[in-house]
Amino acid sequence: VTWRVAARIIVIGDSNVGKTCLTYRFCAGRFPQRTEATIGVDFRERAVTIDGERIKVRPGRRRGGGSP
Ligand SMILES: Nc1nc2c(ncn2[C@@H]2O[C@H](COP(=O)(O)OP(=O)(O)OP(=O)(O)O)[C@@H](O)[C@H]2O)c(=O)[nH]1
Ligand SMILES: [Mg+2]
Repeated sequence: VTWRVAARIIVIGDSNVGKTCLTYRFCAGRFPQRTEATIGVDFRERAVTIDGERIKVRPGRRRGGGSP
């Protein structure tokens, strides 16, 4: 598949506010049973269709603190 649109979403926020749960829900369709504090950056992908256009969305889950 050749993507005409690939959107990257970066989720940044304080620790333990639910970033991992939010992005997991978006990509997997359900909430995780339990999560551990994210170290560094996580990556997920989901393809969505908007106005008939297939768009690849990559929400990157980031931990609360630390350097970029
Ligand atoms: N009640 C409630 N709890 C939530 C919700 N979303 C997440 N949690 C809980 O909040 C805690 C932290 O969620 P995470 O998604 O791991 O938080 P995070 O922002 O990724 O945390 P870090 O990776 O440490 O930065 C977990 O115990 C979740 O079960 C929500 O919408 N409601
Ligand atoms: Mg996390």
